[in-house]
Amino acid sequence: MNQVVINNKKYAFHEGQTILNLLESNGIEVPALCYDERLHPSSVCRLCLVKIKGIDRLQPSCRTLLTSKMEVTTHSGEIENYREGVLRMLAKDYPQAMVLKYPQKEFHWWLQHYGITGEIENRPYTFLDASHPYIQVDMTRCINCFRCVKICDELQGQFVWHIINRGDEVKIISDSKDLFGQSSCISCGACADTCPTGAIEDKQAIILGMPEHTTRSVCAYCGVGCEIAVGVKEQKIVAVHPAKNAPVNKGHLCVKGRYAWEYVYAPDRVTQPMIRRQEQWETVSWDEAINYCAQRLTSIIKEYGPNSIGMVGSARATNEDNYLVQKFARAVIGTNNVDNCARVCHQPTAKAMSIALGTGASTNSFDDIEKASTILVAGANATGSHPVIGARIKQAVLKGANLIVIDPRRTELASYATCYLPVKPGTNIPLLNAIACVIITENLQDTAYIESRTEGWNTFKTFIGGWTPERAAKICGIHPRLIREAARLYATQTPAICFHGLGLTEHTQGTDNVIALVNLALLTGNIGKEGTGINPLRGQNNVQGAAVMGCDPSVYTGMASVKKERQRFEALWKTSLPSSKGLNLPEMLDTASAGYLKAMWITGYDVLFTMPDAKYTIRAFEQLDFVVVQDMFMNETSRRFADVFLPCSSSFEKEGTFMNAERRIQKIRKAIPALPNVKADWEIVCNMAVAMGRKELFNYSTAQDIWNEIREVWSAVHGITYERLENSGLQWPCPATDHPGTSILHTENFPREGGKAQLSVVDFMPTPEQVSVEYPFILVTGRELYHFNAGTMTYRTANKDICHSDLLHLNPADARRIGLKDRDDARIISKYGETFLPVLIDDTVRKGEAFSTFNNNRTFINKITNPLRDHYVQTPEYKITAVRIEKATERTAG
Ligand SMILES: Nc1nc2c(c(=O)[nH]1)N[C@H]1C(S)=C(S)[C@@H](COP(=O)(O)OP(=O)(O)OC[C@H]3O[C@@H](n4cnc5c(=O)[nH]c(N)nc54)[C@H](O)[C@@H]3O)O[C@H]1N2
Ligand SMILES: Nc1nc2c(c(=O)[nH]1)N[C@H]1C(S)=C(S)[C@@H](COP(=O)(O)OP(=O)(O)OC[C@H]3O[C@@H](n4cnc5c(=O)[nH]c(N)nc54)[C@H](O)[C@@H]3O)O[C@H]1N2
Ligand code: SF4
Ligand code: SF4
Ligand SMILES: [Mo]
Repeated sequence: MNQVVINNKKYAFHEGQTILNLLESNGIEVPALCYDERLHPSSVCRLCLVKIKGIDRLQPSCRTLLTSKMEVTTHSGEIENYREGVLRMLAKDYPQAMVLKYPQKEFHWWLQHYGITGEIENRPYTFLDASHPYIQVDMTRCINCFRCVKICDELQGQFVWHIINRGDEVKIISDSKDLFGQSSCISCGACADTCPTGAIEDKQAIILGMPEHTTRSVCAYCGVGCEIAVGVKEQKIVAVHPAKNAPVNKGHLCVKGRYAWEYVYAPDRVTQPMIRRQEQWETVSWDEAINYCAQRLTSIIKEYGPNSIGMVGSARATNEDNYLVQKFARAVIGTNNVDNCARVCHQPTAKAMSIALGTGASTNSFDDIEKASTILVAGANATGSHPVIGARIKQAVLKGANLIVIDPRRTELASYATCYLPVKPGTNIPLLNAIACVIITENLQDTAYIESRTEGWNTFKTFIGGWTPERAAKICGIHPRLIREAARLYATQTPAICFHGLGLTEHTQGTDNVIALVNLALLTGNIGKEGTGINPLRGQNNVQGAAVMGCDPSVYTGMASVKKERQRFEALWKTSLPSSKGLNLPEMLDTASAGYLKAMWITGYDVLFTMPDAKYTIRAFEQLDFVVVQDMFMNETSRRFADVFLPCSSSFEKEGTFMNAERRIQKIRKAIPALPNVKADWEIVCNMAVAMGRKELFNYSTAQDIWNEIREVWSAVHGITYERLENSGLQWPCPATDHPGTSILHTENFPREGGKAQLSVVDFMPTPEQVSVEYPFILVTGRELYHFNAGTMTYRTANKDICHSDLLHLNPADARRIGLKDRDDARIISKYGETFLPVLIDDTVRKGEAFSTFNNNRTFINKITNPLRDHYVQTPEYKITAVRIEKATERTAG
């Protein structure tokens, strides 16, 4: 074992460890003001210097690697005098009031430690820059540690802060050269998180004060699953920072996780159960609300049968919540009509991957990003939708990885790409097939892998030969040279990893698109190894979990087939279960329209606002006799159609687990007490079960009780106990309590009959939704950084001050032709409806195409989107709607 002597005592160390790192892990404190474990050490502050025997000059411990036989002294009269001198210099122009007000700030703490306080008292704030919605800047408190500059470059990759001048004149400025709020900052908060003085500080900290304690939990927005440290003061959240040592986010967050938590305290948060009688909402007690629902549901079951009721789980709620929702649908109501919003995003992925590989989940982990030579991103705008992963991909590319981006829009990642393929929306199959064709024609495939690990090769080979780049180019609009370049990169610069998003799945051929992508990985042996795989960037915090828990008409918990495993679940749950085929969400709407579905209980999902072709959704809801919505806010579905509203607690107010995009189960923790009259989703379901006479099936007093039942019914998480989830989570499969979890699937074989993966032939079937003289534009709908889906949460935070509304992104040439300028109101009309929204001139969108988000209820873009669905799993084709765009003359809607 490697050993060194520090202050006359022996310590073990590992290869590549710095002196400072060993000091920190052994609780030996030395000041290190330019040091942050997330960054490459720069040793500019000269405070962490230590004495190494045999070397004359003091050495920076932050960047000196340990070697055996080293003898280090960290504290001596000489060293301490030196440190005090440096700190005194830094304190010379520093306001004492700040040291006293924020004694825990790193710089302030060290000043006090050495008995130094600031020299300037009560300096007036002439340089305060409060122009940024979340961050206040006072560069007169800057000590030039450069941590902000480095973290913005090395962690976020935004390059906002710049060092100018030299020597005593050295200064840090943002790229606006003026107010920070006008810079290119994307509000990740990393610079404010690392700043040791508070020169760059969260406004939330200034207004609300510093936390008294923190609770480790998980961000409740996207499927990345960043771990957070929730700072609490007087039982209220005052800050959210990245948790330390989190494998997913590695000390980073995006603007939503970091700052957009204020919805918890929104004045219009619903805090009392409500029943709507004669068009009027009345607040009622929980007993009354639950009994009323139970009685209505019971009488509907009696009159129309259990299949006249549909339940919808929530991709925003915990595994425990969703497990109970589907158990309730099946065991209490007696129907398999249960779904969740994976239906509208990555159900095609789950389907395609289970057909081809046997498991419908990410094959690899985010940690494979840094191990890949080539990264292929298809139909995913990672820096907007999965920002922490987008940042990790950017950093990998800056360090030399190849990047292939397939997206009609020139996304931020496209601007970093080695090879950018601006595919025409809806033509992924010709492109992906042509890439496969090049791989085979140029003999770049991994024949040994194909032979030992796949089936279907001969048929595939014969079929794919017909998809030459020249043929594909005519359909997908990509030059054959670029198709060949991408194929060569992906096949030869291995390991190669794929990330994909809704640009593949939200199409009539969504499932086929993902199969075509999987084919590429199988042909080149890019599955089952480090730095490879097919990795869907899953949507919400727990969308993977909601589906895997069984909020899906055809599967129980753990993807167990309803057809094949009913008896096993009947034995486990000690009740009889329905065998009839359940309805998925689009089918529930169809069946409601037809008059057969009578009631829905919808938890955490704004169905009306987010399903396409809202006219159709409205018609379906109008037919329902009884609608229960369970949410934190009066969303569009409940505002218009709910009979009962059940208010739930937020993720900060309860216990449970989320499952992120890489199959990682992570623990969320109660950081603050729940508002007095709201309940965790699982408690509400339990109360309803009791009211409907099935108490014995829902006898849980904690979320952990539920999790332990999940561990019993699904062997792949049997080894994941709450105790093991203290930090960082565990990735399933994890069948035993001493199993470390699984970061890479399919290393040996595939969980299909015969153990091999399937190469599948997928041919191109263009969507019927095509442009015409009347509707000459293709509208793509999707996401941007600041707002999240139904907008219920982010529009109740200062994110709305950064991004006020949905925008219609239009190419400058098209805008000019229509006569639209930036921020003019456009009228946008499709076969299905019309709406109005402001224009953003944007040259990352091509001529003839337009892009809009769908988050703002005033725009309600789904009034105009196309209702066509994926052929296998009925995911809507949100990515293509033929539209006409005009300059709005008067606002008649919106
Ligand atoms: N900030 C933010 N983050 C989010 C969300 C949010 O609302 N806001 N929502 C979360 C959810 S629920 C989800 S599912 C994920 C989704 O995350 P993404 O998959 O990144 O979502 P989108 O922006 O809808 O679509 C991705 C890209 O597909 C491209 N695209 C459209 N048509 C095609 C096509 O035919 N081929 C190809 N190759 N690309 C195409 C679009 O131009 C777009 O850039 O994001 C999650 N994260
Ligand atoms: N035009 C267009 N439409 C789209 C898409 C698109 O790309 N284009 N994308 C589609 C996709 S991928 C998705 S996933 C859907 C998303 O659609 P939704 O699932 O409706 O959107 P979210 O905003 O994620 O959350 C839904 C609700 O959950 C509530 N909520 C949050 N946390 C909790 C909780 O712990 N418990 C409960 N009970 N409620 C909670 C929120 O307040 C919100 O009302 O939209 C789809 N719609
Ligand atoms: S908040 Fe993030 S993006 Fe903005 S300047 Fe700081 S580190 Fe850079
Ligand atoms: S990347 Fe996703 S999980 Fe991470 S902080 Fe942002 S929204 Fe939250
Ligand atoms: Mo989604």
